[in-house]
Amino acid sequence: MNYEQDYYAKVVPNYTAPVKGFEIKGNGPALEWNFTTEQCLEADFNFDGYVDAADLQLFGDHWHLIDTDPLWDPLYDLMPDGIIDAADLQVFGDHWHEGTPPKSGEGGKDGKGPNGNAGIVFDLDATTYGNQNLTCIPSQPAGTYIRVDVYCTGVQNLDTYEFEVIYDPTEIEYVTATSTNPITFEPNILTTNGGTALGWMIDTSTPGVLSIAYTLTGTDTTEAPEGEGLVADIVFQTLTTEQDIPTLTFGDVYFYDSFGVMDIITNKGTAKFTTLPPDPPENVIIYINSDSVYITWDTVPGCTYNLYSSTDPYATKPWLDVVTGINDTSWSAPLTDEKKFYYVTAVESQPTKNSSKKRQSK
Ligand SMILES: [Ca+2]
Ligand SMILES: [Ca+2]
Ligand SMILES: [Ca+2]
Repeated sequence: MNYEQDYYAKVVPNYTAPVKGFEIKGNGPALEWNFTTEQCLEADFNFDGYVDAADLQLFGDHWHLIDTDPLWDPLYDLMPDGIIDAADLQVFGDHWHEGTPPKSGEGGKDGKGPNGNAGIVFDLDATTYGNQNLTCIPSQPAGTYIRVDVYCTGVQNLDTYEFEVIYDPTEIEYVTATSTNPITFEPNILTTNGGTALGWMIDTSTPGVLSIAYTLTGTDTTEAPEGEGLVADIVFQTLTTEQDIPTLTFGDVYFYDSFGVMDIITNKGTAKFTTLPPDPPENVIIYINSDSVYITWDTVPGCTYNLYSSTDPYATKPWLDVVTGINDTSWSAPLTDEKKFYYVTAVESQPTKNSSKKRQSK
């Protein structure tokens, strides 16, 4: 080396032992270089020990760059060939959720940005374009496919998101999730300002937890959407009809703005499949023929019937004089001297009921 000649050194980290720091000792023609390296995770671009949406966002920022671009960084060229493309995304996906999630407050998971008041909700009316805020539907027979749309609300400058849907794997089974609604063709919110979204990451490795992440490519902040929009379309299949509690909730939800500022979303909706009572029997007819009273009613599918009677039409229900488990849609009994009132209810195999009344006076 020549005295008073400038030399430049380029240090390129590789994936198993990136350079953590280095120093140059001495001056003049004799130089001593010392490097320290540390083991780290491939695809953990922000070096926090976990591959998640923060890394996906960084990857998206470098999407389709080539090695002559000013923003080129070989860190993202996971399949080294001088361009950040689908081959690199595939490698990135292979490392998705590797490592240990940083604890809240100890690393990246304590941001407070423009999406602190944003929310995330379910819409069970996934066959209608837009968010109908339908969060409760009747329980469906086992084997039914249930399509659920997920919307973000009140977002600002949304660039990247990652969220968990928590469900009971004994009640429903995850089938598939897409970034747009394939029925209504509603687009993903990330693409609504002309941007291109990337890296539809799905992790179902934990039973009962569906994790989804997505990011905008590039660094054009004007493409980041505002307000409310679709973030996922998910299909579940029911395994049982016995849901009557919140069946879908959100776990950890993170929204990132274009500048990488992350918010932990706490405004989270739920959805449930509820056991509704059967419709009451209709066309209840009562008549007297010779020395008997007859009551008939229309069929309620899948139900048996209870017939309640009382001498007092204002008695508190359910009336105590009851015939349960009637399989037919008619009933009769010998007339008595008492004046009597009746109502009939339909009952499913589960103990739910609704009533329809008809009174008889004799
Ligand atoms: Ca990371
Ligand atoms: Ca590449
Ligand atoms: Ca809808």
